[in-house]
Amino acid sequence: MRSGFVAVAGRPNVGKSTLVNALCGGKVAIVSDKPQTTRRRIFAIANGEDYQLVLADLPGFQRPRDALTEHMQRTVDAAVQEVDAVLLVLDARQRIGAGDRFVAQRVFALGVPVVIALNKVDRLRAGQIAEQMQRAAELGDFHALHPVSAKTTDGVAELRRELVDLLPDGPAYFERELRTDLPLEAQVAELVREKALHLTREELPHAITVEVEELGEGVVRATLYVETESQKQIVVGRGGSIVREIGTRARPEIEALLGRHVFLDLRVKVKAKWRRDEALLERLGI
Ligand SMILES: Nc1nc2c(ncn2[C@@H]2O[C@H](COP(=O)(O)OP(=O)(O)OP(=O)(O)O)[C@@H](O)[C@H]2O)c(=O)[nH]1
Ligand SMILES: [Mg+2]
Repeated sequence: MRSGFVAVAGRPNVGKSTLVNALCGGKVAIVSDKPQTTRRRIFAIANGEDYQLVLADLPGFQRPRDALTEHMQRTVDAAVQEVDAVLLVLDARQRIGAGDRFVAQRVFALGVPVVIALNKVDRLRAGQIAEQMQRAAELGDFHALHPVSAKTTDGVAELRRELVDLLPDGPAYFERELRTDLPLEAQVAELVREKALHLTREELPHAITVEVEELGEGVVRATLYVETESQKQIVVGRGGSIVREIGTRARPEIEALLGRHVFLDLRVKVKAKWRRDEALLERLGI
């Protein structure tokens, strides 16, 4: 039996969480087209006949701007220590540049094998992929480089095999039924936040956090916190239309996760400067 931990590093929005979900064959981490979607470390567990691969999905590497992003970067710095390998994810549709080099410098200094995933190669021409692979190869002394599409899952099985082959002999760290180490409340809160991210724009996604207050047999109660009254009005929407739509989109996924029908009760509240509230950040696992 092989088992171990692989940290998933990269700039924000390159598709780390989408790739983590593809690698473990189910949705564990939420995904959006807004940067800084992932705020905390999430273990996603891929089990095979003869292996347990634990992927640490992480926030994107970034220069901290406030207490929230500072906590997020600290999470990243801590999580890349003591892993068996790092999966460095790049976006093939963007210029591989300074941001990627910044991440690369840090991960290649860790002294563990680095596997590069050149993600989002779907709809790219072979020539473009080859060019981007060449640029990716200049980032450091990598162990392997895989062009993949997390979206279509092209190349994902090969990448998984590559990562498993890097794991040492070891025990299963998690029960085989477990997909993630996130408590159920946090998984539910994340699903609500994902739908809120999809329905908001600009600065607002960053100003939203979600806490689940009650996870009952038939009812789930959660609060969406924003920082200002005007943000609250946007998230509530005219006549409650936006928050209702968030609920409509989140409920089926929550029900699938819990394996039962629930009434989803969502509220929107203002909590000024929650991004600086150390106690709340801790409660949110950030
Ligand atoms: N076309 C295409 N889009 C992708 C692929 N993988 C991810 N995406 C899209 O890229 C965007 C970002 O995906 P995420 O998985 O949230 O990215 P992330 O790196 O986890 O982002 P942060 O958590 O914010 O750092 C989403 O809109 C995804 O649908 C892919 O293989 N192909
Ligand atoms: Mg993510």
